[in-house]
Amino acid sequence: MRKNFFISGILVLAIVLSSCGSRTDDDTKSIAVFVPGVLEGSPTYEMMDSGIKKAAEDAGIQVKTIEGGFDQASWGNQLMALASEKRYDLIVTSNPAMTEICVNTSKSFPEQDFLVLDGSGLSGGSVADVVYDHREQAFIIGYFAALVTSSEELEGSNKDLKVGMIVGQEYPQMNKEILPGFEIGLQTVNPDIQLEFKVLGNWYDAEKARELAAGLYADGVDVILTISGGANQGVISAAKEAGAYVLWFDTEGSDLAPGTVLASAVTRQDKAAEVWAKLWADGNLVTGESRKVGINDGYVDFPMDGKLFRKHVPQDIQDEMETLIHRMKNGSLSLQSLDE
Ligand code: RBF
Repeated sequence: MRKNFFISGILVLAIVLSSCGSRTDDDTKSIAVFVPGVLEGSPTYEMMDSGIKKAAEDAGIQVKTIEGGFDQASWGNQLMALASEKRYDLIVTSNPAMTEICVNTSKSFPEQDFLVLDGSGLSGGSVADVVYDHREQAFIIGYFAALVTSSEELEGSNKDLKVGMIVGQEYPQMNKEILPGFEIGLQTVNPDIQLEFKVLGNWYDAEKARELAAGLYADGVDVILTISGGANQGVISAAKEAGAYVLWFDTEGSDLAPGTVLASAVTRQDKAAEVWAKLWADGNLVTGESRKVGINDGYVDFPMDGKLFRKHVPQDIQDEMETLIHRMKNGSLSLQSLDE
């Protein structure tokens, strides 16, 4: 009997203690990073997590990273549950589908702050949304892909003017920004270049991605842009096998397969995560609004300083890319004018 009393006493104490650390009980702020998928292998999610942790470490904020998994239909309920716990002062997440899901959740929990990185632009409620100019980002790497497939100097570049793209799934930003941006990049160099666009149907199946890529390479494609999260590794395997090339998106991927991953069009999501988390920590986060950032703010870029880029990319392509980036940054080349 006494033992039971003792055990229930411990239980009560445990429950009381576990509720400590909630925002009502002490001053330490806390952030939940909600990963809609899994962290490993997804460039934008890894950058979100590292950027938030960096800001939090500097400001003495606690961070808990929660992986939401690949069942997209469950993300809304998971966020509702997270907000209802009232344990986290800020919930941070990333991908264009999350803006709407967070705005919905915020209708039930208007006191809960949300930050969506790589969002859709459709912010509202207590949600702050950072949107990258993916059209610009895809245009740059499309331009580079066109130079690669046209090259006579690159060993793995064949005579066919065929470029591939493999993506995890289709969604508005993919179909309206990334795909058209990539196509405009290709066409600007040479309107005869053909694009083979393939959809994997998920963000993790590396074996299926390898098969899709192998099929494209066998078909005369010599360079593939992959935007497939953890499945990107399969595209690298197929490229190595075929002696062909891969282009990376969001993070710098050259060192994952030197000489195979030739270049990357990046978003500085790690920096954005850090900057916006600091804004929030200082009480300066504006919610209910979206902010679009691109090459001119330094949040979209095409890194060329790496040793691997200099070593594996022919000099004439390096020069053309330097000119392109320079013209985009100084405003003498705008995507709007190419669109017409
Ligand atoms: N990108 C990843 O790297 N891994 C993912 O698991 C992933 N899941 C996504 C789920 C949805 C519903 C959407 C709309 C996008 C997803 N993305 C994922 C793509 C990512 O957010 C971003 O759009 C691309 O990386 C291009 O910048």
